[in-house]
Amino acid sequence: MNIFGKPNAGKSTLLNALIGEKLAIVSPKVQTTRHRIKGFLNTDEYQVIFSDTPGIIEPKYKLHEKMMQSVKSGLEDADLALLLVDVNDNLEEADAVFSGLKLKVPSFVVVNKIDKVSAKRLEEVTSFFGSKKYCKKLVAISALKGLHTDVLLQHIIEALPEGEPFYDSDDLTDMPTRFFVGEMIRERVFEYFEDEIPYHTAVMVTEFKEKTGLIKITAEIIVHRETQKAIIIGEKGKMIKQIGTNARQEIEKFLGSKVFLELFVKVRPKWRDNDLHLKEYGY
Ligand SMILES: Nc1nc2c(ncn2[C@@H]2O[C@H](COP(=O)(O)OP(=O)(O)OP(=O)(O)O)[C@@H](O)[C@H]2O)c(=O)[nH]1
Ligand SMILES: [Mg+2]
Repeated sequence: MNIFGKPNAGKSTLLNALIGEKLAIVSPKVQTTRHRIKGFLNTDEYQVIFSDTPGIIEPKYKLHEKMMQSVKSGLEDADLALLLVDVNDNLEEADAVFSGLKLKVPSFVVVNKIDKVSAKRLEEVTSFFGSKKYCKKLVAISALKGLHTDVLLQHIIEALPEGEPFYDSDDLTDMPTRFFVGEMIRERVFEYFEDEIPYHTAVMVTEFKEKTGLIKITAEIIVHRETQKAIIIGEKGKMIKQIGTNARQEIEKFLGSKVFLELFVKVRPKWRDNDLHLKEYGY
């Protein structure tokens, strides 16, 4: 069951809400998610595999192309697609994106952010998508507030084919721990910096060592320019310290262990268009 939609629709928020665990990073800025992230919901009766995907865009850089490749991989193995739309987004644009997916599997249109909408607008959005050929079912939710996410889950379970569990029932995701550690650092960059900085930043975990009672993690924050490096570090190292402290707290919560986190900032001009760098940073 894979989630698709334009950037910022709330796909990652929805994945987290359905799994009941914060797996995917979230931000008010577009293009936060760069990978396909699977989350597993395990109960005695079933296992549902959900995929969050990057927001669908016209690629401008090789990084974007990689992001759209992970959307494509999600299209290839879905049993069911959730087409997520922000209730206040442009309807024609969202429709163009959904139609452009050329889905071969059933899809639900999921109208999100209904905690921030008038009854009149919701009615307009519902009737717009309700008549679309790709819309097998329409569910209106708030992923953030958890409104009707239980209803959505019920519909998903009813629609999914039965089968043997694919993954170990103890697992929560297919991505390695290091990936989530890097993402938690990247999430802080999305939170603290404006303009192009989050889009020129990658994070690479270079060391992950379990010692007694402590996990030692080293990570590099990669940017395009020296000026960006200076901004990330901040005056007297104020910003990098703030990133480190907050990311460490998140990572400690996630790993359930004390963490020693060391951060370095590196400049790699135009890494977003460099195949070797993209590969190195996990794209
Ligand atoms: N008010 C409101 N805000 C929401 C809701 N769901 C998500 N958001 C907010 O919308 C913003 C984008 O959420 P994300 O989950 O990062 O969106 P996304 O679709 O994964 O975005 P990309 O990864 O960039 O494609 C965040 O600020 C969320 O808090 C909702 O139901 N109501
Ligand atoms: Mg996302």
